[in-house]
Amino acid sequence: MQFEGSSRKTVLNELKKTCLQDKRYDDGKILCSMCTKPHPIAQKAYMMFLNSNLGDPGLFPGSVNLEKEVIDQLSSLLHGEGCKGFIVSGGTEANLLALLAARNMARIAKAEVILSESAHFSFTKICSLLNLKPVYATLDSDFKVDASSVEKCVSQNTVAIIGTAGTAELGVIDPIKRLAQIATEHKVYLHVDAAFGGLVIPFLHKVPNDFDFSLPAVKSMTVDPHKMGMAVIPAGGIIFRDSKTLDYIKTETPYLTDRYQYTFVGTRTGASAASVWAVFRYLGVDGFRRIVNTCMSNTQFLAVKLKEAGFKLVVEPTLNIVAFRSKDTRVLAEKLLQKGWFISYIPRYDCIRIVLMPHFKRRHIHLFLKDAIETQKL
Ligand code: 0PR
Repeated sequence: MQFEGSSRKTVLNELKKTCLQDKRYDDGKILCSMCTKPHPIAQKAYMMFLNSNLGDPGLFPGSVNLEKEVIDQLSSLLHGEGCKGFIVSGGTEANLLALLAARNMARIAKAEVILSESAHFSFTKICSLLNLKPVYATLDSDFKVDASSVEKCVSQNTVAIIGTAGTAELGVIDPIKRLAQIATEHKVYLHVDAAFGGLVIPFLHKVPNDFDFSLPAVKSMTVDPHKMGMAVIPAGGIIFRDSKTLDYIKTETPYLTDRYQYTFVGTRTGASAASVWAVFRYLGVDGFRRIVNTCMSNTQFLAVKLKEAGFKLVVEPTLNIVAFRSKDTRVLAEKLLQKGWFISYIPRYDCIRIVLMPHFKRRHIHLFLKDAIETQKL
């Protein structure tokens, strides 16, 4: 390919035009995403650390410290102490590292992982990459994993049980306490995927907080700052209870400034850790609580209004996700998409999923409700 250079102005103008093709969170039409517009302080922090590469940490000790501090903060939010972890590319990499650790620790030839039917699809990729056999436990009537089904799935090949605190489709929290009992009894690794819920549940008043490191059986957790943490993408989080677990995921680096690398991604930006750090430092727990409270009251508002209009909720929302049905949900979903609302249609539950992220404001909800009600009548 041959191409000539252009002026800075031309380049930027072309990019400006192209950028307009992308949807914007600020328009209040993106209801299908667990990401949101990065917090302004996250954007600033990210720009300050464009130089940084945590793949070669000896060169960037400042970034290393920021990563350590945010992992400490996330751990303490999730009732862990002395935990170790990393800001990674996302929930997929975080879940991958957890299962890599569990698999390598167990050293079982025909390794199996127990997942709920509602586990995120990233586990399908991971099982394929790590040559693990997924064994699916069924759901109960509240769409949580059925603990008795999990127990039945345990075999001598089980290397890990996965629980989800905030499922991607319905925002449901699995009975992690029961899973912890099963994991303890059968001496199996328990990983909690709180990619979404990990930065929501700790700020809720009504939901019991027994989903995290307060349960000794929980060996690792995924919690993604690029979702409800309002950090710049990529910012996933993996946290391990014991630093010894890191031995099972480490790779020797023959010539880098640090002898071992623990993440799947080699070269990785320290700007992500900086953006997470900035949001935490700026908002603090109170700031997060305020934002989560607003999302939750918007969730309640939308849920009540949808019910009043005759829609059926799949389940009462626990987190800031509303899943609802109408007479012909698939058709309604298509029509809403045509009207410019980016919603997800979830075939498994034949429902429309709305994620009430911070960019989805009350005024947008009114507009959405108006369109949903009108469209349903057509
Ligand atoms: N675990 C859970 C519980 C998740 O919800 C997700 C992503 C992951 C793991 C994987 O995380 P990464 O995508 O960071 O690797 N959940 C969202 C979903 O599948 C991801 C998403 C985000 C989808 C923004 C669309 C979108 O616009 O719905």
